[in-house]
Amino acid sequence: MTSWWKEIVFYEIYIPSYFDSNNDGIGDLKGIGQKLDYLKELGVEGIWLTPFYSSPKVDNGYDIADYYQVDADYGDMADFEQLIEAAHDRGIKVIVDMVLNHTSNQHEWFRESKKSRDNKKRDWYIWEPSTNNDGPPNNWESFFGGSAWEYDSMTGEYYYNAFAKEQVDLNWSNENVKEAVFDVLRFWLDKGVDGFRLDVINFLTLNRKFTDNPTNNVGEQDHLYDKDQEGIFDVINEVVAITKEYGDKFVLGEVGSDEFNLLEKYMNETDLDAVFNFNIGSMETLNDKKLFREIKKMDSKLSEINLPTLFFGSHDMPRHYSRFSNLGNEEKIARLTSTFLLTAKGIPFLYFGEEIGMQDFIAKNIEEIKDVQGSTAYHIAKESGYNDKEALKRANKQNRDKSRTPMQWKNEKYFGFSKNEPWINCGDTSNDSIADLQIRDDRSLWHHYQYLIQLRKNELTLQVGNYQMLNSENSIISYERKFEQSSFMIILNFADDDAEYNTRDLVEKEIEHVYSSQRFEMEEGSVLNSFRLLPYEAIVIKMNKGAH
Ligand code: TEU
Ligand code: CA
Repeated sequence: MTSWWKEIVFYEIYIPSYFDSNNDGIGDLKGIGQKLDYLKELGVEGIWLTPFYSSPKVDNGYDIADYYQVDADYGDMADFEQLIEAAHDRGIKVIVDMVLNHTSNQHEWFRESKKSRDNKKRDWYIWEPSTNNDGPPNNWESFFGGSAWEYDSMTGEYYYNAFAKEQVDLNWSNENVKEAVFDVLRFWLDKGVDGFRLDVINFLTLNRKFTDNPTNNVGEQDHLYDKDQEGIFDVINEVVAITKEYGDKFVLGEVGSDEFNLLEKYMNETDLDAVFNFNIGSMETLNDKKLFREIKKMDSKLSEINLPTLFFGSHDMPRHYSRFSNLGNEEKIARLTSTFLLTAKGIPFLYFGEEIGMQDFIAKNIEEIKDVQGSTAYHIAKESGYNDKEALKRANKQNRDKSRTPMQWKNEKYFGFSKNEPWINCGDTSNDSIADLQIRDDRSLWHHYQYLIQLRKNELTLQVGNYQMLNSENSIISYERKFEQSSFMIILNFADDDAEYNTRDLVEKEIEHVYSSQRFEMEEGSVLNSFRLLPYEAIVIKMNKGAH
């Protein structure tokens, strides 16, 4: 028996940017509820909600001030309960983001902890005295830039923050912290969530000797001692065990690394159901050789039960429509990469808006930057003496607002996301990446996504089939997925030119159906005779059952 989460396509919803139901400019839970029919029509059967807990939103909710409350900007508990119910009514599972590594500095636990050195909750966070020379306890850097230690003048110690200084790292070696956080998990499981996306889950344990991190050959800090430390697998397994007491829940870990070797350890050595495979997900350019190497590795190194995740976008990354762009060919490339995401072996995760080809937003001045990582980069650059222009350039490199602009629903002001000015800039209004228009055009990118999502939903082979063949030749990656008597052949051309496909893998096979990402009227069987692929074309061939 396979688990439900091995069979479905997930869709990440960045809550503040999806749909604003009350026109205050911020997306909310009710807004998502109003778009469930849209999601159902598209075919996704699982949604991942980014944090909606009470938060000052220094990092848009990844700084939780109260794990038991819904943030007023996003709605209330009744809205959450209704959303879960309405999603379930439509056969859509809901997994929620859980930030266990840190809390907001506004969280009551931290307010207590910082009161005095002998406060009962002092040890719930990581407090250290300064070193002999009066500086921070060590050289560890925050992932948003600058020192990871913040001095508290009242108690004369530093607290540790791996991200913003308003996101304070919890001390996971304290049993009381663990118990308190485990209760949080139970609370949301009791509310009926179908699983968790665990934020930076490999960060929970630290090297408690606080050894300095080394510097790598490009002059950047190598985060050797502040993540992936001793005891991490045990802590993760405890989190998973509690969740699994509630049945077949899905536990997905965000292990912040694009190194397959490290991801593999978490996949094979913890009880996590899956991790985010940044080894392909965060690929910066369209690189078929790298893609092929990583798929091959994943296929040979993972045990039967471990499926990789498949994605190219998230709220932390630039949009892959822009990232993989080759001027004029964006849509063809988007059709190619999505064919891969939706036909390869693994669990697909789409990021909202990719189904209509949403593009990066580039800030024109510092005021337009809402993201803490982007604005921190700007201020660090200014402090280092760079002028505005250069600082902005550096900030835009780090700025995660690129992929956080409002969902483009309609060809109207603010794209129909809200009637009032949204909390963040809207993207370029001159493009045709608009849901409403694309739904009305059967040749649109949206329909391409819908077709493949539905195909995957209807074909067990595309959900669970193994690779019978996995090949890379010239600019073409091809694979055959097989399950029992059924099989699919997928042929992807990553070149800007036509490419010849050697049909030897198709000899003696009977073709039942052919789909092309670009040619809308494919004649049955025509592919066999003229086996040239167009630039960036993707072909999906369904074989006849029993034709082997
Ligand atoms: O991301 C962790 C993480 O690795 C990113 O911060 C990454 O370093 C950066 O985005 C690269 O551009 C998670 C969340 O997805 C992110 O939104 C949060 O900001 C972060 O944790 C802290 O909670
Ligand atoms: Ca709202």
